[in-house]
Amino acid sequence: NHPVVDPAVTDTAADIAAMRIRGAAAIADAAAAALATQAERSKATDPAAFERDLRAGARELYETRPTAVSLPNALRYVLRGMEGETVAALRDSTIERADTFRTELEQAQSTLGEIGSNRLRDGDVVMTHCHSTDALACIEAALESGKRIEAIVKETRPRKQGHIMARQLRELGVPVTLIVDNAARRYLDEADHVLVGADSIAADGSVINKVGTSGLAVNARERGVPVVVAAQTIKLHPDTMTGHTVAIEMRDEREVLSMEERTEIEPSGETARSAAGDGNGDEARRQDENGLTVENPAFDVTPPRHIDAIVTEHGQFPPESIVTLMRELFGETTAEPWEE
Ligand code: RUB
Repeated sequence: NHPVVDPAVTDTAADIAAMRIRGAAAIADAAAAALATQAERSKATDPAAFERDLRAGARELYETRPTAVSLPNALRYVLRGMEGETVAALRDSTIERADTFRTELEQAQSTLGEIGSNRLRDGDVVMTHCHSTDALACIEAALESGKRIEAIVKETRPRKQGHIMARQLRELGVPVTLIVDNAARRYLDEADHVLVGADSIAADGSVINKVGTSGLAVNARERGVPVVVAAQTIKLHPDTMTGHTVAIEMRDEREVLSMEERTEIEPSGETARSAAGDGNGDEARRQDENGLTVENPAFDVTPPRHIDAIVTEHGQFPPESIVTLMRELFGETTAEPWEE
């Protein structure tokens, strides 16, 4: 009696893992939509099988990427709304809950945008890192209220999400200056705000976002440029209230270095390996391990002291007080619904 996971869920999970769907808000939205599709198409004949299949689907989505808490928060929200004594009732409640989640997600982003836009004045220059729809919502709301905003966009190696940010800002009519990440400190002199999104926010007010955010925040603090994090409350990480840390995703080294580039750095790699190998595989592997290592963390942690404000749909908070909101919204954490 194996659980049945709908192909729509498997496809969405693959898209999230391969970053065809990326960014914390988009991931949450896609995950909720996938669960709704599975609920709609489920061929389960009894309620227990329906629930078991939905939980298996949620697990598959959960296991794609570890850092953005919007994903488990979305899965939890949808599964906790799965109620009823019959398959039909379970199906309807799950679909309705997923729809509510997606509507509220969109609503939260536009409310957050209105609030965040109040920080921006006419003529301000905003420096961004990565691509964040929550950060964009603040800029869009400012533009709608008639303010002129310009942006300095960091390209965001290695995946260059800054290109997506630049394109969407240009679509809004915002003048954009694209810079390499290493030029950020120099251009901070021209910025009035650093505005970024978040993948997770911990109970102590630390912000987990695209790698490079923490260095940018330290430099901004030194230059006196305020750092604003735009993050819907779905980015609040409830497990951190009980001392859990947020896992930082380590991605494939080939995002940083192609096989060809690797050979350019270490042309003798092959030779050293076969020479040391001497018919003994273990020795060769040890050589390899002690040689060139490439690390590719996707996110980093910015401590609260380098952040001026976290803007949510419930208002703007100093990072140190975010835990109050977290307790209010998430209360006690319990077992994950996909493990129940
Ligand atoms: C995306 C990233 C974004 C946040 C916020 O990382 O770090 O800043 O997810 O985005 P990746 P949003 O590209 O690795 O998914 O505001 O759209 O939720």
